[in-house]
Formats: sequence, structure tokens, C-alpha cells
Amino acid sequence: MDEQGGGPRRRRRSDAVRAEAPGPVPRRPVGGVLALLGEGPPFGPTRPGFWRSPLRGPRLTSLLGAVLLVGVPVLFVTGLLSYAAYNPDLASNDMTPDKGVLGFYLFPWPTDPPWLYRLTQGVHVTLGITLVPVLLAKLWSVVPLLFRWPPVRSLAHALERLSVLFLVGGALFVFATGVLNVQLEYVFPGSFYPLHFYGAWVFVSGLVAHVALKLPTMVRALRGRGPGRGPGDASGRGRADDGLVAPDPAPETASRRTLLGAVGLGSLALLLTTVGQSLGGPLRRTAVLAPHGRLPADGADGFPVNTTAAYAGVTDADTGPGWRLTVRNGDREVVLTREELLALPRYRSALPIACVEGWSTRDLDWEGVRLSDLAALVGAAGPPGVLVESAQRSGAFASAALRGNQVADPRSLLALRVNGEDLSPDHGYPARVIVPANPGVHNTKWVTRLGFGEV
Ligand SMILES: Nc1nc2c(c(=O)[nH]1)N[C@H]1C(S)=C(S)[C@@H](COP(=O)(O)O)O[C@H]1N2
Ligand SMILES: [Mo]
Repeated sequence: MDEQGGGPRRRRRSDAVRAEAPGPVPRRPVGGVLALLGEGPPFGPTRPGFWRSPLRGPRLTSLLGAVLLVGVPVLFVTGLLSYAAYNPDLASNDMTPDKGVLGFYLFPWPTDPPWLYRLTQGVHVTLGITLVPVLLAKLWSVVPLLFRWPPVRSLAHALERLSVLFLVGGALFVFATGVLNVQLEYVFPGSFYPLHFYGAWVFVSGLVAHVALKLPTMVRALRGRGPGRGPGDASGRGRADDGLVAPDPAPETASRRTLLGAVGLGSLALLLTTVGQSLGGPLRRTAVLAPHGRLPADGADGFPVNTTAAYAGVTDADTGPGWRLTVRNGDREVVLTREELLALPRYRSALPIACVEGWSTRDLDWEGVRLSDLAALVGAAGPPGVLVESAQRSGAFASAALRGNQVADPRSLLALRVNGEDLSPDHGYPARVIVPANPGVHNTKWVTRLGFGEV
């Protein structure tokens, strides 16, 4: 390895200063601090000779970048849609009260098509997990730039590096929080939603700046012209002046094609061990990397359980014969037993459950009382939105607000039965909400109270 690093350059600079010594004290050029940094001694990974993989170069980086350039916008859009699906402008649903202008695009989440959230969130989680190897390979391909000396060469360069900080920091943060949320529960200080939401905006603003700066280089490298494949460089590794190509490469032990193949295989493996949680059926068992999207050991009602009654602190006393449903609209209040609910007109809806974690079910056969009928029971015309409360005493999922269009949809039920049987305790017995296209988390289980107009 090149132990001399930037030695000669440093010597030359001090010579220049000495030559001027007899005259007036030399003024540093614009950006004295920047110049000072430039005189720092390259050491360790800041030496150009430190990074020696012959695979790095504009073409590898551009190929990986192109994949991310297609994938990340899909992740961003489906992520924003997921946020909109929570109807956060209903105050009781808002997990990011400081979102400010970042909520500019919010719109009332529709109930059609009923599989909408199943699709958008399935794509979001599956694609995010699948892209992890591509992201890591992309970061590996540019890591020498992180240590390039001098760290800052000009104001423009400083701004570019700041955008890269947003980009890389944001990307690592968003991917890490996303994966952790799917794999574990409640590992976050506060809530996952604001972290992931704000992180995504930081990531994407860095990405926009980065693409604006790098797109021409990427296109040139992919077309096989420019620094990507200069004359006399049939390898496509590019000329050594872009900071990606090792000036002193180690002997090649694997080709760039092998590296790309390994990344692709890694992504494929992640895809195949994740996507079953969204496709369901026999494939659900293949979702070994999606712990919550698999069937519980007892196979309760044949579909996954998000939170068990025990975990939610809901006891038999809460849901036994003493259970009552309170339906309220202003001063009007009706209290019903489960028998009285069962005696109301009952309807059936074929609807899936689709969790923010990406898992979802086929259409299940729900049976229960229409939310719009319960609104009418207490004279709530419109109908207005409703605040749904459960027997669960704490936690963000103990209650959720639904919008008027969700209450009005004739397929929206306070479900009492599923797939021909009474709800199991873990699926929300005695009564739970099911609304088309609703994120799973708002299909509240163990419902005890419906407050119409209280959103
Ligand atoms: N009261 C209450 N309702 C809840 C939850 C909860 O934790 N508490 N989890 C929600 C989430 S995140 C999902 S995905 C669905 C899952 O429904 P299931 O467990 O019946 O499959 O229930 C929702 N209803
Ligand atoms: Mo969920």
C-alpha cells in the first residue's frame, strides 16, 4: 500500500510558503479554513491507496444507483400513502403532530378498492426489504468518497457533501427503522411513525439534490461513455479521477458481474422469504423473515394475530358476559349486550386485513352490524366520523378514529363473527371493526364504545 499518501503534496505547499517568507505575511486564499483542512495529512482510509477493490467504479455505482432510483420513489410514494391511510388529520389519529407542511398532500382515504392498502403497504414493505442488499452494495461502492481528502474543497463541494449526509444518513435510518418495525415491536423511544416519516423526508430531500448533481454522470456511465468507459479502458472501471476507481487496485478475485449477481441473489432471497406474508395462502409459511405475518401456532381462525388479548391486557372479565357496547352521539346513548347486537340486522363483507408491517390476508368472511346502522341507531346523520374505543387500557391502538366515508360504506362492520364462527378472543371478541381498505391498525379489536361525531 502507498504509505506516502499525500506526502509530496504537503511538502510542496510548505515549500511555497517558505519561498514567500521574506515578503509581507502571505494571505491565505479564499476559505482559509478549507485550505487548512486541505493541508491535513492523509492517513488511514483518507489515503487514496487505502481502497483497493478493482470492482469499484462509476459503472458499478451507476447500475446500483439506477435500481435505487426506480425503487426508492416507489417506497416514498407508498410510504406517503400509508401515512395518508391513517387519516392523521383526524386529531385522535395523528402520530406526528409537528408534521406542519409535510402533511400538505393528505386526503381522505377511500374505501375502494378494498384491497388498496393491502397492495400499497405490501409493496412498500416487500420492496423495502428486497432493496436492502442493493442499498448496502451502493454504499460500499462509494465508501472511498466518504474519506476523500480534503474533506471539503469549496462551498459547492460542502453543499454536495451535506446533501450526501442527508442521503446516506436518511437512507440508513429509514431502512433500519422500517426493518426493525417489521421484525420487532415497540423498540422505539416514542413512536415509530414520526421517526420513519421525518426520516423519509430527510432521505428524499438528500436524494433529490444528489440526483440533480449526479444524473448526468450516471447516464454517461450507463451508456458506456464518459468516465464510465473511457477510451483504452475496456473494463468499464473508468478513469482514476472520479474518486471511485482504486488508483492502486488489488488483483481481481471476482468480477463486477459476480458482485452484481450476489446482490441480486441476496435481494431475491429476501423477496422470497418475505412476500408470502402479503400473498397469503400456502405461501404464508415461506415468510420466514416476516415474524408477524405468519399464522400463530394455534392458527386462530386461520389468519394471523397482530396483538393477542393477553398482550393487550384485555381480560376475560372485559369481554365476558359483563361486556357492553356503548353507542353515543352527543346526548343520545344506547348500550347494547352482545345478544342485542346479534339481534340487529346482520350483514356479511368479504374483506382483508392489511397491516402496516406488510402482512395481509385474503378476503375473510366477516359478519356483523353495519357501522352506518349503529350511527342511525343514535340519530347520527351524515354519517359523521366515529371515535372507536376498545377494552384495551393503554397503547396507541386502544382507540382509532374513522372518517364519515368509512362509516358510510355498507361493507364497514362492527364484526361479531368471521369465517362462519364467533370471533376468537385474539381476533377481537366480542366485537371488532372491519372497514374496506383500512390499515389493519384501525380495525380496532375488543370494541367497547363508538362515539359518533367525536373525531
Ligand atoms: N384494540 C386493539 N385493536 C387492534 C390492535 C391492537 O393492538 N389493539 N392491533 C391492530 C393491528 S396493528 C392490526 S394489523 C389488526 C390485526 O388484526 P388481527 O390481530 O385480528 O389479525 O388489529 C388491529 N386492532
Ligand atoms: Mo398492524
